[in-house]
Amino acid sequence: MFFQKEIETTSRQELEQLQFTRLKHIVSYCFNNVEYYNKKLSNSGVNPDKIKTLSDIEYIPFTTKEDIRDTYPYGLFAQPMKNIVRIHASSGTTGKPTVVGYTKNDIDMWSDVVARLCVAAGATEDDIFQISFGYGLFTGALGLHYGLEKIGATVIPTSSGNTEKQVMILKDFGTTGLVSTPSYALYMSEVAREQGVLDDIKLRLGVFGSEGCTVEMRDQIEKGFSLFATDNYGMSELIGPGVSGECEYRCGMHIAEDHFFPEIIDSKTGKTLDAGKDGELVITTLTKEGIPLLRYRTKDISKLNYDVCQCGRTHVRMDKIKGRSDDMLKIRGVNVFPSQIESVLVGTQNIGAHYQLIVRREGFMDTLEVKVELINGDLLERYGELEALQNQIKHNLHTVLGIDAKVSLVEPKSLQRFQGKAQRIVDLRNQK
Ligand code: DLL
Repeated sequence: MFFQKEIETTSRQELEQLQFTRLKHIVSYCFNNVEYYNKKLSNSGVNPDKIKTLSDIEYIPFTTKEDIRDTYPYGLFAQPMKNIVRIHASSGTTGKPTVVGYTKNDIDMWSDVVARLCVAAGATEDDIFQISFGYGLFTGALGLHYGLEKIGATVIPTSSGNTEKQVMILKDFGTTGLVSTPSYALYMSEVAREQGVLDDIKLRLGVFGSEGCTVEMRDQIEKGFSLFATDNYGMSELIGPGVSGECEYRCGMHIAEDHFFPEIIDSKTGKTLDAGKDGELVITTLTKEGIPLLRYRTKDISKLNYDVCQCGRTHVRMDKIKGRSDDMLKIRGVNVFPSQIESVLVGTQNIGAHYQLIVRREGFMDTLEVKVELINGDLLERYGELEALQNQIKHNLHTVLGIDAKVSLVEPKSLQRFQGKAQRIVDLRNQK
C-alpha cells in the first residue's frame, strides 16, 4: 500500500530531475534568505549558478550540528518568525538545545512523509494508534501524530511513561498500532505479560524508531505482542521522524528522496563514497522552508541501496544505523552525551576526573551506570557521607539528562587509564 504512489514509485530518472530542480532552488533559497549560508557558501566560492548537475552538490560545504548551535536559537531560520508555526528542539552537548522551526508547508510535508512510512508499514484508517513517545520538544510524538491523523487512523496521545497505564489503555482502548522506541515496546510487553493481559491486547503493528533496533530485538517485540514492526529513522534537524522507514519487506529504510537528498561520506576525509559502502549519512533537505540544511552531517553510519524494492518503491533504501561517528548515547530514547555527564561530575567535591559510563540492557530497558573515582578512598568507609554524595550526583545527573543513572563511587586509581583518547563508554547492549 502507498500513501503517495506516484512519487513513491517514480522512475529514478524523473526523481533525479526533480531532485536537481529542487537542489538548485534550495541552494539559492539558503543563499538569499540565511545570512549564515550566504557567508558560508561565498567563502567556499559557491553560488547557486555553480550547481549545474546533481553531483555538483559536492561543491557545497557541509553543515554540522555546531553550525546550528553557533547560530542558536534562530540564526539558521530562513523565514521570519511570523511564518514559523512550530518549534522543536533536541538536547545537545552544551546544554543548549538544537532548535528547529517549521512553516505551515513544512508541517504539511512532514505529515506526508510520516504518513508514507505508516502506510508502508501497513497502517490504515481502521487502526487505533497509541503514541508512547514523549510529547514536547522531541519530534517523535507530534511527528507521528500528524502523519497518522493524515491517513485517518485514530490517535491516542498517551505520551511516554506510566507503563501500567499504557498497558491498560492498550487493552481497554483496543489499540492496534503502537508508536514508541523499540526498547520501550519491549518493556511494555514485559509488563503486559506480568499482568497476564497479553492475550487481551489487539496490537498488530509497531511503528518504531528513534534508536537502533536489531532484528533479534524486533523478533522479541513481535513475539511478545504478536505484531509486525518496522524500523524508522529521522532526526530533529532534518524534520524528525519521516526521513526514512521500512516497508513490508523490511530490507532497508526508504528515504523520502523527493524531500531529502542522501549522500554517504567517509567521515574522516569528507569524500563521497560509492553507494553500498558504509559511511556517514549526509542529507540535504530539498524542500524545507523553516530551517533548510545543505549537506547536513548526521554522524550516523549507514549505506545506501538504489535497487528498486520488491514493494515497487524506487526511493533509495538506507541500512539500519550501525552506530554514530561521534559518541552520543541514546538511552531509553534520550540523547546522552558523555560531556554532559562530565560536566556534572567534574567540579563535584571529593570526586576525581576519571569516570566510566556503562550502558546495559537489563530486561528490555537500557540502563546507565556512572562509575567515578573518589579523590579520597577513606570516604568508602564513611557510609553516610558516601550515600549523600551518591544521591547528590544522581540528582544532578537526572536534572541534566532527564533519566536515572546508577552512580558507583570507586577507589582512587581503580579505573583504566588511556595513553591516547580515553574510552569512557562501555556499551554492553549488543552483547549476548
Ligand atoms: O529520534 C527522530 C525520530 C523520532 C525518528 C521517532 C524516528 C522515530 P532525534 O531525537 O534528533 O530525532 O535523534 C536523532 O537518533 O541521529 C540517530 O542517531 C538516532 N536514531 C533515530 N532513528 C533511528 C533508528 C529522532 N531508526 C538520532 N535507528 C539520530 C537507529 C536512530 N538510530
